[in-house]
This record gives sequence, structure tokens and C-alpha cells, in this order.
Amino acid sequence: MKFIVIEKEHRPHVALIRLNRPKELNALNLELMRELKQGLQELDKDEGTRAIVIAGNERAFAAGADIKQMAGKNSVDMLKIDQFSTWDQIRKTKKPIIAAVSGFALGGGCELSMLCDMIIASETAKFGQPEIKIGVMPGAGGTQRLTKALGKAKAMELVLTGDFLSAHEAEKHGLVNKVVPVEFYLDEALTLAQKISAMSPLAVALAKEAVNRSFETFLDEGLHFERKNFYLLFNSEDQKEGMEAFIEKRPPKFTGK
Ligand code: DAK
Repeated sequence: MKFIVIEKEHRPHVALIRLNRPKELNALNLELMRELKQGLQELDKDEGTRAIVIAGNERAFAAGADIKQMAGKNSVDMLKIDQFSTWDQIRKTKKPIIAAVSGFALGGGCELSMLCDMIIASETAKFGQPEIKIGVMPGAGGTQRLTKALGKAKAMELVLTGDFLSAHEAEKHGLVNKVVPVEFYLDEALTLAQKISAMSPLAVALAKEAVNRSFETFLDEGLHFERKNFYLLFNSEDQKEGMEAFIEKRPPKFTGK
């Protein structure tokens, strides 16, 4: 594996997956996501693993999908890449997953943290869906999961402005389980995972499934709608302009085309 590292030595029955593209703030390129899917599938089958922690580093959990990889794509390219099958596989992991978030959790990074079952955040964590600033919209569940967690008003604000939510605000709104000083966030997440791994693995898997079921029927419909609109935007000039402007480090000029 090139873009993730799996460590099992921290706590009994707990596996830690570290996202490992530090220079790019762990931007989620296709290869990283494929490795993450594969790693989670292996750990889900591994009898010695009962709980999983996903972490980035102190500066970034993940700053989103890789804009440089997406910039030139149109709707058909995006459909053909079928990245959703990877994200759907991650969603099907039976064992509990805790996101340990420090620094940026933006776009796909925020969506990945929300796809996990719980979030432990460092005081420096910043959550956001800034896709609007590069001419698109959230595509991996952000419009649905953020709205369920924060309520309509706050979610709408974040999705339409691209503003970030601080760790303490995220805790206040119930997006994260706990906020701790940056030096403890990983330890805290591993300790929570260890606590869960002492329970019956079967009961944990079925209980996780049941909690998720509480909103999944509506979620499926919402995700389908979000995906359709997300793909549509990849045939707009504003998507090209927004992503090129990011890469060229200049403000975008949106025209509505
Ligand atoms: N993609 C590619 N490179 C990125 C990146 C990203 N999302 N975020 C950061 N980088 C790179 C920067 O380009 C820079 O590279 P160099 O210039 O050094 O080569 C390096 O990481 C360090 O970043 P900065 O120099 O910008 O660092 P700063 O501290 O100044 O700023 C920042 C940090 C996080 C505020 C800034 O980097 C930023 O705004 N990043 C972009 C955040 C963003 O817009 N994220 C949303 C991306 S869209 C889907 C699944 C998911 C998605 C879509 C579809 N399917 C299943 C189909 C998700 C979409 C998105 O996430």
C-alpha cells in the first residue's frame, strides 16, 4: 500500500489506518480510496480486528477529493470512473470505524469522517464542504449526512458558503463525539475503539447496523439525488473554472455556464 498505512500494535483488537499523503493534505485520490477500500475489506474479515480507527495527521485528516485529478473530467468521465462503488464498499464495513480528526476535514474528507461511525476530534479540527468554491457541490453524502447531523439551517450555510465548522461547534451540533487537545486525539480514538472491542463483536456489528438503519432508507434516496446533481455539474464551465482556479492559486470567475 502506498497511500495508507495499517498499524495493529497500538491496542489489542484495534487496527489503525493512517491516510498517508501528507504533502497534499491527504487529498483523496482514486488510488488512496482504492487502498482504503481494500484495507477495510481485509480488516473486516480479520478475526483479530474488532474495531478500526481512521486518522490523517495533525495538519489534515483529509482536504477533500483530489482536485487536480478531477479538474479536467466531464460528467461521462466521472460516471465511468464509478468512484461511488468504492465509497459504497466503505459504507458496508461491518466493524465499527472511528474517525480521528485533526486539522482539515473538508469536502470528501468531511464526508469520509461522517461515513465513519463516530468522530473524535482534536481542538484544531475544521469541518467543511467547500466544493461550492470550486464550482461543484458535495458528492459523497455531504448534503445528506451533514444535514442530518447539524439540521437544515447550519448545513445549508456550510454547503452554500463553504465556511468551516470548528471542532467545538461540531461538538455542540452533535457532529462529533468528543473534542480533545491535539496531543490526545489519536489516543482518545484508540481508547474508544479498545472499549468497543471488548464487547461481543457480533452484538457490535448488529447494533451498528441497527443504528445506521434509523436513517438509511431516506439516506439512499437522498444520496441518489445528490449524485445525479454532482455529476451534472461536471459538464459546466464553472466546474472547470473553479478547479483550474484552485490549481492556479487564483480566485475563480464564475459565469453560470
Ligand atoms: N486536492 C488536491 N490538492 C490539494 C487539495 C485537494 N483537495 N487540498 C490541498 N491540496 C494541495 C495544495 O494544492 C498544495 O499543493 P502544492 O501547491 O504544494 O503542490 C498542498 O496540498 C498544500 O495545500 P495549501 O498550500 O493550499 O495549504 P493551505 O494551508 O494554504 O490551505 C486548505 C489549506 C485545505 C484550506 C487548501 O489547501 C484548500 O482549500 N484545499 C482544497 C479544499 C477543497 O476544496 N476541498 C474539496 C475538494 S472537492 C466523490 C467523492 C468525493 C468527492 C467527490 C466525488 N465520488 C464518490 C464521485 C469530493 C469532492 C471534494 O472533496
